[in-house]
Amino acid sequence: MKLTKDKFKEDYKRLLTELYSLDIKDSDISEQYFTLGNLIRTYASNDWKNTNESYLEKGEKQIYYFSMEFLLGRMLKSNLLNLDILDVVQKGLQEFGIHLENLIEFEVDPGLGNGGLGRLAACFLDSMATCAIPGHGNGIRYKYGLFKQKFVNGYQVEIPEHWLRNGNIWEVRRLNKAVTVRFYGNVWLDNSSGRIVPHYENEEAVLAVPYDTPIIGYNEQTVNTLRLWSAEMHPLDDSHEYGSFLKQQSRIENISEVLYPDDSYYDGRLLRLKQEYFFVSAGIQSIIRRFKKKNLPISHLSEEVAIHINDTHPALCVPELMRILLDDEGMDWESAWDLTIKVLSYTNHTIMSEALEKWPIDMMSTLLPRIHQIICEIDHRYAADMRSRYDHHMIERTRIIEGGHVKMAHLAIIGSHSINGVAKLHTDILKEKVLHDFYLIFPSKFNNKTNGITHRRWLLLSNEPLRQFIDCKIGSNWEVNPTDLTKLKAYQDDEETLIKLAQIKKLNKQRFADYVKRTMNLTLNPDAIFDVQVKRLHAYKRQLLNLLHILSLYFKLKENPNTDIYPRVFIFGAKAAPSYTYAKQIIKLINSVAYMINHDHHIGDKIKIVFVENYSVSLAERIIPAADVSEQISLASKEASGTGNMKLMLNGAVTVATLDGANIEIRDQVGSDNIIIFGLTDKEVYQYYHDGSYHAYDYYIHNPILHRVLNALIDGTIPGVEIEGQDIFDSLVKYGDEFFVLRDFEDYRLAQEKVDQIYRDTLRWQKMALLNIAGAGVFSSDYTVLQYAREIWDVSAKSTHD
Ligand code: 4GP
Repeated sequence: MKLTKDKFKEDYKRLLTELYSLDIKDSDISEQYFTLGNLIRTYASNDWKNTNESYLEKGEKQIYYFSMEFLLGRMLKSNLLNLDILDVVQKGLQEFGIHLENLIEFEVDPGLGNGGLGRLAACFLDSMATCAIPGHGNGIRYKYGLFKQKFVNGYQVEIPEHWLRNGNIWEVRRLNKAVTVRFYGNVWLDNSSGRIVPHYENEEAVLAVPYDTPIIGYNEQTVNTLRLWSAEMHPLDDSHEYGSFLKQQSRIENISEVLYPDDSYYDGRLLRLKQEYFFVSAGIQSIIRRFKKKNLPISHLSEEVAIHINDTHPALCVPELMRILLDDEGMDWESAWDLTIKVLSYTNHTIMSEALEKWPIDMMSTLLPRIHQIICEIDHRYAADMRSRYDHHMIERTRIIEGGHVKMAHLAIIGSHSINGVAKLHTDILKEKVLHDFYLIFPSKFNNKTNGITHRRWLLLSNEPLRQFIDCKIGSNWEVNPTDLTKLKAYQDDEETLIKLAQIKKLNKQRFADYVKRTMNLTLNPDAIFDVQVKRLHAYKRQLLNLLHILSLYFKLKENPNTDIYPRVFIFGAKAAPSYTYAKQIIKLINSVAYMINHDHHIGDKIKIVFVENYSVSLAERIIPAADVSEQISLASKEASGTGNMKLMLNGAVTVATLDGANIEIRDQVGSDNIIIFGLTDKEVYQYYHDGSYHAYDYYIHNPILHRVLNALIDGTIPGVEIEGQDIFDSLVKYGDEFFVLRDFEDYRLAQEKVDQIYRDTLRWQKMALLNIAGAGVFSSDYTVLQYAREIWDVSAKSTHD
């Protein structure tokens, strides 16, 4: 938008007085922050209104991205960037003596997601708005986002994160758009009128109230909507006396209270299922209400609307859309089913079996009686339909209801027209292994859409020095057309460019070191290699492999203090799911090793370990620009794609990688010389599964380095980890080492020696860094969403990239 500094200053001053009856000089940071947020919303509001109106007028097909998680990160700076007023605002505020950076830091980072899946959803929203795709988010407005992580004596402690305590400047509550969602009760089907009409009794009605957040595109016009639902007591539910009213109110509000209720007990699991239906039902009802404004027959729905199911959590979209088409719209089963499949599409994000949801049939029938009936009917018809073509076993393996459970992935697959994986390898594994039966039945539904990241947040916003450097070398067109980054290749042998790149990295490392000094009182050497593994804590991601290697370096130095090791700072950031004991033990172990090594004066600067508390989007924005090395070391076949790998390469980190997920596509972009690959391939992993020939114990016995390192877990070398050390040792040596940590250790150690050697040659290293940045453009989520739009959602977009 066009905004001059003077106009901004005038607006800002006026609004602050209007809101708080204060002069700027008397305002505090919260008043300054809320004034700026309000002003940004005002600036965006016309475009928001116009976008909505034009979508209706032009009749453009609308995309709704249904997700339990949207990990947005802070919005202030990204909104300023996308409105193209970052500089003007910064300068204007400066003249009032206000530092924009302080206001940015003041904002709470809303943790409405766990990790990759939720962050991907946020990148997609940013990219859809930027590419003028009419795409909106639909999710839950959790009162408490992901817990705040604290380390107490090295252990993870979870603290509730009440991110809404001071209000949320970006959202608009729209009570007039609230809808009713029904749970429990009985349902009777009455077909006396010739059409089936359900009658409900004793159901519990919950009011779903939407809160809308504008999603501002980087294109001067499009503002899409993220709609998050909050559960409230229904105004018609006035039958309670005061005491039971309060109880009922808290029961209902509980639905949108926390992200991931504790699923280790029945009520926690029930609550999760409630959440899933809650936002699915509310979202679909509001979509249908909007569609009806067009006065088109319901059979046109699939021309006007696409609904995307992000992982299995919103899979109840299938029976809920069916319910509305059958019960409210009076369609016959076949037409409703045909339409449902056309509207819905589904992305799978993991092959980890614990993430493939299933719900006990009793829970489903009690909580959602009508949905249960519809699921049974879908399942029944599916089985009947398949009977003429497939054998009994195939049908049993693929049907929705099996073993007393509803399988959500099966529901999503059977009820969608498209099923995609998130990297080439992942999609192949889905087709050939995990969902092979379905691939045989529905080959044309399967397709790949490799993940992407928004380069706006992950470079333009978070790495200003690198942005300027790139602009200076190749101009700024890459900012709208990120594959233009390949132009950087022309400088791969230019010494001056490479030296400058090294200086920028050092500057970013110094900034991160300052932060660590301030917050952890730990001194880092910015000339050391900054080696980063930031992601959720999960055994398959193998933070343990990283740690075992660090221990091997440590013992090498202890044995021979003159060993020539290039100084390294190992940086970890990771949260463990609260009920995931093993992951929490790994956190404790890393912290204890960190304490031991960081306090060993003989080691000095040669090894430092930083485990940042409470890893989040805003911490990622600090760490990633400072990374020299990106650790992407999951067991091949297990990481569906990864997106941290893309963010790190975009910021010039060199990847140490297994051939897993999108690492393979990263290698294809940068070439084998510019990535350090190690470890088993997915084929080898599957071969081991097949012939059962992996014996972890042999590696413990035959590799003396590994032997020494593993013994340290149980012989008291590492203080304070008696139980954790033993459990982790046992999991690796005795109980089969599920993720082949010991098998890949030696290869990993050699890969790390390579890092140590190459890093000493600054020009060679920086050439690798430059070629990583140059190759990262294809991983912009702008391209990913354009592919979804064309190949899955069947919409055309007015993309800046076309
Ligand atoms: C993650 C996958 O683990 C990661 O490989 C992928 O990049 C990301 O989804 C986005 O597709 N899965 C989850 C989850 O976060 O909760 O299953």
